[in-house]
Amino acid sequence: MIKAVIFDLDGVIVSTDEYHYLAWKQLADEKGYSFTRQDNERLRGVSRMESLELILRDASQRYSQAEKLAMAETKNVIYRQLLSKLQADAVLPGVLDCLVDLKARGVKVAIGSSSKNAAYILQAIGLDRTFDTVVDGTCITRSKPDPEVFSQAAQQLGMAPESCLVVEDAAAGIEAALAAGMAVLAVGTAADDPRAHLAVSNLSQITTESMLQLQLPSVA
Ligand code: G16
Ligand code: MG
Repeated sequence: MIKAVIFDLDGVIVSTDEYHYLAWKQLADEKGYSFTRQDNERLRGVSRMESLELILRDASQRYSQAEKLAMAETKNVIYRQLLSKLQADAVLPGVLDCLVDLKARGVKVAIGSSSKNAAYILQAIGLDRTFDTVVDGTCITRSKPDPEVFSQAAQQLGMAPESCLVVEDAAAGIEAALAAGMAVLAVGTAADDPRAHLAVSNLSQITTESMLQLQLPSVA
């Protein structure tokens, strides 16, 4: 039985995944690298520096660590400019009803995000006091697909991994949740990932009842 739900942030709670794409695209254009929406899919859930490494993977030019840090900072400045427009209307369909319903049922809710901008985003969309715990890119040493972010969230909630359901929009996040021993609900672009235990296009397409009834095969 699921007793806690850990939500990814970008692409699950809020549509900031589009801003990440636009910011990386602007940086890539400035540097003369090709970067498509398809390339962007591999960056979902991956940390800022690891995302940059993926973008530069085929680049002939070699960059020092200081130059890479400067590029990542440039991307973040562009991203923060885009985030300055962020309001509650960027919350994705079904999210608010889902959170209200889970809390009414006494289910713990958490954020498990790779982003170092998570606190800023949650405040901008008015959800900074909603979650029982927030584990984000400032708390972890290893980014998704490592399970650290979700294991830490479960630990802070006092929940066993098998009592937790992770909601994710990224291949790296699904891998992280499975490695943490948790059930996974895939949403959005991850909905066709065969590793997920449940999949929907967005959270308006599922009842909290069916989320909570999910049992992992190993503990069924
Ligand atoms: C998010 C995004 C990633 C982004 C990462 C780091 O993770 O999906 O694209 O690279 O956070 O974000 P920041 O540059 O804001 O620290 P999640 O786990 O919330 O999807
Ligand atoms: Mg995400």
